[in-house]
Amino acid sequence: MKQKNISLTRYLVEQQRVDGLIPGQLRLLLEVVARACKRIALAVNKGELGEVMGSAGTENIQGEVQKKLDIIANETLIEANEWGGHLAAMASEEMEGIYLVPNRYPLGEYLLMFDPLDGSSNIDVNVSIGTIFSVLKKPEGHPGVTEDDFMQPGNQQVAAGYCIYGPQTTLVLTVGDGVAMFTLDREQGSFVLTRENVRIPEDTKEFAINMSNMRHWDEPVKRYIDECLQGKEGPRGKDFNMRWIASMVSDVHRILCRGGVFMYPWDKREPNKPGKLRLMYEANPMGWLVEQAGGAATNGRQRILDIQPTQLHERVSVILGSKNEVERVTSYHSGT
Ligand code: P6P
Repeated sequence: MKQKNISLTRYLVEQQRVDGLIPGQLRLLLEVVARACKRIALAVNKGELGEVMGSAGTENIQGEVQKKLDIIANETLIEANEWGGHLAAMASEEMEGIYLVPNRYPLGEYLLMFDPLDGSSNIDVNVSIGTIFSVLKKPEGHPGVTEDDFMQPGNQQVAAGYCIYGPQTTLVLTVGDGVAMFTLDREQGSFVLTRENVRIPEDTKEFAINMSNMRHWDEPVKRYIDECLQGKEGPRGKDFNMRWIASMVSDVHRILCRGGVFMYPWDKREPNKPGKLRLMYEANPMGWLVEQAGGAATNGRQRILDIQPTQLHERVSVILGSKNEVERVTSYHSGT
């Protein structure tokens, strides 16, 4: 019988003790990130009452206007993680360079990357947003940490997850042994295991893409979406539904819960950019979660987790979700 009320702490201790999957330092890291997400959830949930809404009047490295909550979330993650002795450095969508753990704190063996508040264009309209994080091991054999230490493909991640701030606050996590979901019990103040061994159906009737960009897409994407729109009478022989929340965390969470395919492909608006989404702290963690749940994640031509990064904030085209749909879109790109 499924045991009730298993806290995140107990789940991680058991994964550490029983499966040896999570060394103590990694367990500490994940618990600290979860605590930081609880604090971010408190700020997000305050809304207008907490004077946390609206623009901060600054821009981030991406040239995007920062929301006050973007900065609050970033600072919360930095402050929560810098003193624990489990990290060597951090990197964030909101910071140009890497953040070295200050000398006054002990150095750990992990590298933490995050998008502190993904989907922040939804903050002011009360639509779900989230924190995405990815964990790598610092390469051994040399002292100190540089940006080069972060240049590891997504298949080297040792943990990845997100926390979605929606009707529920839910932490979704993988350490390479499937995907587990933990819902925040506000009365206890702790994340409680609510789903494990999450599986994405291999087929779907639901796609997520920003249709307003249709005229800018490459031909394989136009072909795939056009076939979906033709419905029963078309080559797919079934009707499709569409969703687009403009919050990757929300769209991916829906796919983990009921299947679907999410696409943010390269388009002609900025042809020199491979895509809009960032490889290191959006596509890699989400791609691993999706694969761990039986789905697939490619950039249209190759597995996202096999892409060798060259820059901390590099972007990538993203097609992820139900395995058979991702394989179909990818086959259209290779002309097969
Ligand atoms: P668009 C949010 O800004 C984000 O990075 C993802 O969370 C989301 O999927 C995408 O951009 C939305 O982009 O162009 O539809 O606003």
